[in-house]
Amino acid sequence: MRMRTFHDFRSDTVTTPTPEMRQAMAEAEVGDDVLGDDPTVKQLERLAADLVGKESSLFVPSGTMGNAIAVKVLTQEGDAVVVEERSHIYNLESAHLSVISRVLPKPIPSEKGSMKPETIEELVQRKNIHMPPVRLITVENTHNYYGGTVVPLDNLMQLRDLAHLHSLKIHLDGARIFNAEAASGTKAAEYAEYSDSIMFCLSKGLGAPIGSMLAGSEDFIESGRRVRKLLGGGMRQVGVVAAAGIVALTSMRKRLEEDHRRAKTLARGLNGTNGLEVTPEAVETNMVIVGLNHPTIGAVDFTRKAAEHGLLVLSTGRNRLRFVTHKDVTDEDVEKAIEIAREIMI
Ligand code: TLP
Repeated sequence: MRMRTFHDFRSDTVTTPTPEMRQAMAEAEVGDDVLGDDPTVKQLERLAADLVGKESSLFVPSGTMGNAIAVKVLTQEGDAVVVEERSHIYNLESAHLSVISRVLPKPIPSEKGSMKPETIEELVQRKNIHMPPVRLITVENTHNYYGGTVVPLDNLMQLRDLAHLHSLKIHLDGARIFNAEAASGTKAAEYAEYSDSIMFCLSKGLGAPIGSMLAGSEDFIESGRRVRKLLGGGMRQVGVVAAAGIVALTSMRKRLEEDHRRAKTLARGLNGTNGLEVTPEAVETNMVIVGLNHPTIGAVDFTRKAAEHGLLVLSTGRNRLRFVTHKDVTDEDVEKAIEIAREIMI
């Protein structure tokens, strides 16, 4: 349990396990998962694979490790990988593309996470001795930087067609794919259908304390299991943690809509506050991006002042804040956040 003294909007990663999760963890049947003996992990891996319509899946300690394993398995050293220029995999994962997979990231712009196939095709077609071949496209859905925006299925289909044409692979960073599902009504498995592999997180909006899933074909997961060991991610009686993941996938997906509703309420409430720029219509899932347009208060000043009032948010740029709603944020927290923001920006 945790003492709740703050209204914590920094991320959906701050969520604490539910009583149902703690109970499942206490009662989990376990074994040595590196030796393939943990029945709870096996159950989670089957459930996760089925949910996204893939043959197999692998339980990994973090989204970052899931993404790193996917890139390592789907590329060879010296390949080029298309990344969206504001993507998490490119900007916020400590350069595993360069350090672990030793590939060249090719950042390209997008419209809120949707990359134009033409832009990628131009890159792919420029084949000459000087340039590493593009082998992989990574897509992020929902897109974190643009404020939890949903990359529509149409765009993924276009990318899939392009990938087929040029024998490229696609990896989907679906850290918040169930938020995309809840917002759009399109099933996670449909989004995943257009990629070779998908990573999604149990430890964000779904509320599990630890863990992400990497899913794909049986061969892909078999190779991924070796890479996970290489990275030190082979875990022993990890059914204790996987048990919370099962609860996350079975009980927690349906409530994500609540987070989306609260994010909209928050955006509407912040809109019109002196020095804050918010577009409530732009809120698609559980994130609200707020611009600061004030002569003396920047994002860092705001977060400092807000923390003094018990409100925690992240600054994601000099004049940019990110508020994230999640299961541990209530309607009262939203009201309080609006009140505190107005007080600070007076
Ligand atoms: N995102 C975290 C921070 O790292 C910024 C957050 O608070 O949003 N893909 C996406 C799209 C993510 O947003 C994140 C985490 C990850 C991958 C990495 O997951 P973890 O933190 O489990 O390694």
